[in-house]
Amino acid sequence: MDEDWLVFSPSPSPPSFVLPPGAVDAHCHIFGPGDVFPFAAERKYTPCDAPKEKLWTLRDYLGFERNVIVQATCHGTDNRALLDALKSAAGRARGVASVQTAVTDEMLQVLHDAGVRGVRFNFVKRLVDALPHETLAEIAERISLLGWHTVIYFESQDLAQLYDFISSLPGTVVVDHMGRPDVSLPVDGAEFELFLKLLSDNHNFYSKVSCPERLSKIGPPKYSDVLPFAKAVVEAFPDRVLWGTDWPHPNMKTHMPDDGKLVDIIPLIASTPVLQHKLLVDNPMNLYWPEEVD
Ligand code: 0GY
Repeated sequence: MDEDWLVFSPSPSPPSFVLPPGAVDAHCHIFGPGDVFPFAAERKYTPCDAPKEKLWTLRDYLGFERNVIVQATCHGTDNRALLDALKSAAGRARGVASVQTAVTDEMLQVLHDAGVRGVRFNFVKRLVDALPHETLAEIAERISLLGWHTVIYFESQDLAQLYDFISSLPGTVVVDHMGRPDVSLPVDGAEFELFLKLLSDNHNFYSKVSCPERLSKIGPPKYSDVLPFAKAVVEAFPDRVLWGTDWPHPNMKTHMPDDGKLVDIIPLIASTPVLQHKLLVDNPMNLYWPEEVD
């Protein structure tokens, strides 16, 4: 692993907030183990191992029932670790994969059968060399035929330039971590207004209100500078928000969050049981397990 890599907390504190039955951790990753599922040659970082067994233990400890595992850039478009995890989850995990245009229909079907329901397009320059828009549009078109959605990861300073392209994507689009706002700017300032406009203009867009630890300039335990941003999104778009732990917290350079304390932030951004149920159960179930929703 990289010399400055911070390893996830081995013993998070027990959360005080009790998750509602059926809660979904809608953003987390699996890394390796590297000797079984080698990291991609084109990766921009080499993480610690974060195998599926550790994720299941954390799921049960925090009180989640299900996970959505997002393919991390360190595995490139080799989805074998993700597939292996999905197959061992007994239906309690779904996946978001990374693919290239060369992916065959047969492989897409293998991924679908294992529980993949989306692909991730990453525009964060320190993580990937982003693919051309025409390539992404071609992939988006193909996977929409399977009923999958796209998950997009970008930084707030790039939103204006990406706005028209991402608005043109077919089907449901899920934005990671609120489009990574600069939380030192005002929540009602031009930058975050553009993100809120993206969600208002495009009713097919969801937002993850995750990653206070990644966005905060103040830091733990409450990451209070991030809360107004997440609260604004939850309250304006209660039916189109998701929450995830982001375990094992890739590329955190200053501190490693306590996963129990992260769960305790949920009631500060979703302040009523109704909002909490939508955020943690209804919305992720509609997206990832629609066949179980009546
Ligand atoms: C995240 C964030 C990061 C990394 C990745 O796929 C990845 O490598 O997602 C990051 O470094 O910001 O969403 O987990």
